[in-house]
This record gives sequence, structure tokens and C-alpha cells, in this order.
Amino acid sequence: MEPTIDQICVAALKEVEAATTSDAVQELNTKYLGRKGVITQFLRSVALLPPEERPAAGRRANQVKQQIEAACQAAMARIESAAAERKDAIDVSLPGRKTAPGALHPLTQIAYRICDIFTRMGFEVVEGPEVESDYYNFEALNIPKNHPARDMQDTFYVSEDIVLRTHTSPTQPRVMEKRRPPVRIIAPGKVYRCDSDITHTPMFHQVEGLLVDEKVSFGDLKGTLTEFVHQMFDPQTRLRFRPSFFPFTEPSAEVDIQCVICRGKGCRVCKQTGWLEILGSGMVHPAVLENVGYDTTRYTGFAFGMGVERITMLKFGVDDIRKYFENDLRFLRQF
Ligand code: 2NL
Repeated sequence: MEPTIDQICVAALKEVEAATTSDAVQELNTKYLGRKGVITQFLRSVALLPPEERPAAGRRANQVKQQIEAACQAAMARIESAAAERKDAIDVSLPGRKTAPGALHPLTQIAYRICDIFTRMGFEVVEGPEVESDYYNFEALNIPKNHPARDMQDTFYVSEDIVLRTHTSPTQPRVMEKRRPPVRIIAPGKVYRCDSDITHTPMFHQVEGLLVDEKVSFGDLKGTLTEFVHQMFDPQTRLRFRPSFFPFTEPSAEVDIQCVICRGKGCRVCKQTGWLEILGSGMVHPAVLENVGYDTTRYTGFAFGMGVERITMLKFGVDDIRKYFENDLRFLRQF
């Protein structure tokens, strides 16, 4: 016996309910509602019934058709949302994704270490602008108008009287103008010079220190820098103060340390001299103190400046300054 429309309906809804893929739903849709589908053929066969039975049979068949259509749509929605949920799901059996930990650049590490040593001695870290006026970069520091450092060949000029600072020194008169002694400050930061070859990059880093108070002597300068070198390198390291010249200090001294590689015996790094130059220093020139309105009969001071690239080379054995700025992870990961 042919199945009744109600039996077809029950079977169709059951099958659609059980479908787990959109392809399967599509197939059922075709099987029942397609051009040669079960329901379509049933609707056609209604015409063969006795006239009085046709309306009821037709109505029933159309109801079933709509029911199956709705069931197919619901099944599609169910399958799609299940798929979306699977996509978001976390597979707890997979190994975790590693986040590479960041690290401080070797120059940052050493600049922090330098500042740390002086902070423990009572110095305060101060920062100033990298775009600086001619006044603070040169004039306030007693660098005369005709000085070669002011040349366009050496200094990046933004305009006639604005430069990219060529040292971190300008930070110091800026601070001195605002405070009365005692002043104990350390100024780290980026500086710029119109220079680029194997040993010079147009941007590099300095740390400068300044101490102004009553009765500050050259002995205080020697003691402070000796302590710094002993903490930065080795408590046994010997220092040598060599006469030098800077427009902003008088007298001035270059500080050499016993070669950290060969301990003074002579090697490639110290060019067989046994000594390495690591910083410049001196007693603050009275003209600099006068420029910020300090009484030079009452106050004296010492100042010093060092290149962070140079100290980092000695601490970590870096042989080429350009490596600091190439962002090569094979280099950077070594520190
Ligand atoms: C060097 C030499 C030096 C200073 C920097 C300074 C600052 C003021 C007054 C006096 Cl406000 N001096 N700074 C003094 C001597 C040397 O730097 O070779 N730097 C890399």
C-alpha cells in the first residue's frame, strides 16, 4: 500500500531532524520538495482523486509541504550555528602559543645602570628637549660663536637658532636656571651630530652629570667618578685623569680607565696602551654659572659627560657601533 501523506510527513520531518550537514538537508529538500520530489508528485496525484476529495487532500499536501520547508530551514540554521561555535572553540589539547618576551636594548640597559649608580649617590635624573635652542645648546655653555662645533657641517640646524642638541648639556642650564644650589643632576638622552661613518652614527646617546654647591673641589670630581667606575666596571679598576679642554669646564680632564679587556697589559681594544678613554669632565666654568645667575664667589661645581655607546661596547664587547641601530634580533638577543 502507498504511504499516506501523514506517514510521508512524519518520515520527512524525522529525516530532516536527523540531518547533520547542510548537504544532507539540501538532499532531503530535493527528495521531498524538488520537481520530482515525493510531495510534488503527491500534489500532482491529487488531480486523479474523485472531485469531492480533491480540496481536502490538496490542502493537507500543501500544509505538509510548508512544514517540511520550515523544518529544512530550521535544520540549516542549526547546522550553521553549530559550525560557527566549533570555529570559536578552544582546542585545549593544542600546545599554547608562545609570546616572545621583550627585552631592553643594550644601550638602554647601560644608560639605566649609569643613572642608577649616580641616583644612589644622590643625583636626580632630569631630561630636556632634543630640539634645542642655540642659546642652551651653545651660548649658555660658553661655546663661542666661532666654535667649530657650531658649524653646519657638525650640527643639524632646524632653523637659524634652533638645533638638534649636540650633547645633553643644555638640560643642565635649563635646570640650574630654575633652582638654587645645591644642584646634583644627571641628564641622559639622545644627541645628534651631522656625522656618519664606521665609528659615528648621526644619533647617539650621552649621560651627563653636574654637581654645584659650596666648596666643591676637583677632589670631589675625582672621588665621584672613581666610585662610578668602580661600580660600573670593577672595584679594582684604576683611573687616570688627563688634562684636556672643554669650553664649559676649567680645568678639564679626560678620564681613562685601565683596559677592561687586558687589565692594562696592552691589547687590540686599547691599541696597546693599556688605557681606555671613557669620559670627559672638569670644574664648571664660572661663565656657565654666571649665565644661570649663580654667585661664583660662593659656588663651584664639577661636570662630566660620557657616551653610552662607548661604555656599552666596553661592558658587552660590542665591536661596531652600527650594530646598535640595525635592529638585528640575532645581535639584540645576546644581551
Ligand atoms: C664628553 C665630555 C663633558 C660636561 C660634559 C658640562 C655641563 C655643564 C657645565 C659644564 Cl652645564 N660641563 N658638561 C663637562 C665636561 C665634559 O662631556 O666627552 N662627553 C661625551
